[in-house]
Amino acid sequence: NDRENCSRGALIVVEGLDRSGKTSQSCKLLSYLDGQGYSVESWRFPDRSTCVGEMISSYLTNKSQLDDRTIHLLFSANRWEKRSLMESKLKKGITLIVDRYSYSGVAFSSAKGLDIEWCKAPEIGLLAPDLVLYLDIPSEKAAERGGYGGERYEQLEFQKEVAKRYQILQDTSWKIIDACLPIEDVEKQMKELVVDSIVTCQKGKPLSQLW
Ligand code: Z5A
Repeated sequence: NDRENCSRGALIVVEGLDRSGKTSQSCKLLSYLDGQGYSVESWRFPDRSTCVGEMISSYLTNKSQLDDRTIHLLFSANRWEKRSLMESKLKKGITLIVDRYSYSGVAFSSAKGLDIEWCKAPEIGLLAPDLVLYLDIPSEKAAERGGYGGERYEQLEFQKEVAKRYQILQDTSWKIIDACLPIEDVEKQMKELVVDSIVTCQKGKPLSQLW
């Protein structure tokens, strides 16, 4: 397949509040792209399968307590431990659909009151996404979707603070999608944006770094 031999894959990140539809939409994107013959994988952060990921998971489910800066650095380390694999997959022509990334890292930790520049610092040097699809939804609406589970950050007031931090983090790689639209409409918009981004990467857009 020529598509895969001569060009790199795209790094696509899906961000948004809890319940905004990231997981459902990432799944749909994966099967669509796969069906179109693209090389594609679906990733998510935190990656709970690593040792660092297990510490994060235990924190999120309230089984352990950690200092705010400590957990922030663990989330970042969880991305660093996957960085070289990420780069090699992209260079092999594989497009990655990544459910949450550094933007979640900074938005959630700074929503607790940590300085935003301090939060961004450990992310410097990670691969920069080619496209960030932000699933935009008011926190109240998100909370109505089946309600929140028992994880640490799943609280309405906190999600509101997170939404404010996400706004500050928007850059030119972002596309804002109205996540209150029907699932199929959200899906259609995302597909078009992702295919455009893949084509741009195939044409030789270089990989870059945060931040
Ligand atoms: N975190 C952090 O602090 N620092 C970091 O660096 C990172 C993360 C990476 C774990 O994330 C927590 O870690 C997270 C941020 C923090 N805390 N919070 N909050 P996670 O990825 O494990 O959990 P999540 O992202 O919150 O996943 P989620 O609850 O599964 O939400 P989702 O993936 O966005 O939504 P969904 O499962 O696709 O959809 C939710 C429901 O809505 C479901 O019933 C759907 O059928 C429905 N839905 C979806 N789209 C629609 C539309 N368009 N209309 C109507 N209904 C819909």
